[in-house]
Amino acid sequence: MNNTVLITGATSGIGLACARKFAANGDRLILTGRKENVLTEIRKELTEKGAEVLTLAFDVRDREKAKKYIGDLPEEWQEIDVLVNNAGLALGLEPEYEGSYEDWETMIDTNIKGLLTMTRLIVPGMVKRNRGHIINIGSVAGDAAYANGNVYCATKAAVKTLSDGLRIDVAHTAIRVTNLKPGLVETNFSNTRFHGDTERAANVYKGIKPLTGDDIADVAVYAANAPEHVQIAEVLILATHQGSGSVIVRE
Ligand code: NDP
Ligand code: 8X3
Repeated sequence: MNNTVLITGATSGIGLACARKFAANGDRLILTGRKENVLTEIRKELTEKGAEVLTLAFDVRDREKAKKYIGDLPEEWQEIDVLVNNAGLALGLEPEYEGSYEDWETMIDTNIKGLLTMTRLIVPGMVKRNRGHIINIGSVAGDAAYANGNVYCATKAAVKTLSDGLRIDVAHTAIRVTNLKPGLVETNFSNTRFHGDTERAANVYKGIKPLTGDDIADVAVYAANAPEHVQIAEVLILATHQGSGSVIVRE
């Protein structure tokens, strides 16, 4: 059965790859992100391939806007089957005692509070319908801190705990909760982390074949299409030469 899938942060990287893979799977898409022009381009690309796509441009940190956009969804788009909580970012890579207050706020507001807002807005409908799937994009960074990762790692540890908590809270329903925990994925992630220092960002992926957004999207589509009695609770996805959050063997 085709699902209606809402993806946050669908303008780039893992979110965009999920949009393309779910569309190829025959699903209907609600794509959200901050860049309206990019969303429009993606909608055009996917509708040309036959997908049904609705785009909503808002920042997941803006709770009032999120409430309005989700509350005002056209009737035929209100029944969301799959929520992919993907919007997120790392900012900075420095010792905890030297981090930027502003970067901390942005990461916490986006990765934790934005994800919670979307969950709070969309899961009640799933509970009512006794049907749905929440796929949170966590990270290997949430399993253990790595050097200078402190606050980002903490936000992804929160994603794990929030996924575990939600899974318990919906266990009386047919809703499934998946926490996907990628390692190194080559996207715009490191450009954002290093505030546009593209050379530093490129170094992150030097000497190792990193994962791609498609590798993560494949797992998301698999989890969403597993038999109804199967809940893919958590998946750690690493590049072959990555041993853990801090062990990366480069050529
Ligand atoms: P990208 O930077 O390529 O994509 C991030 C997406 O999130 C963009 O669409 C971005 O939109 C969106 N976004 C960021 N902040 C907000 C916001 N406040 N409101 C709405 N959308 C927002 O990085 P990735 O694809 O790699 O990251 C996606 C997720 O995957 C993140 O949660 C990240 O933590 C996680 N992850 C990434 C890994 C990696 O190595 N790349 C590994 C493990 C997890 P905009 O263009 O407007 O900024
Ligand atoms: C992104 C992966 O290892 O750069 O969450 O933190 S890592």
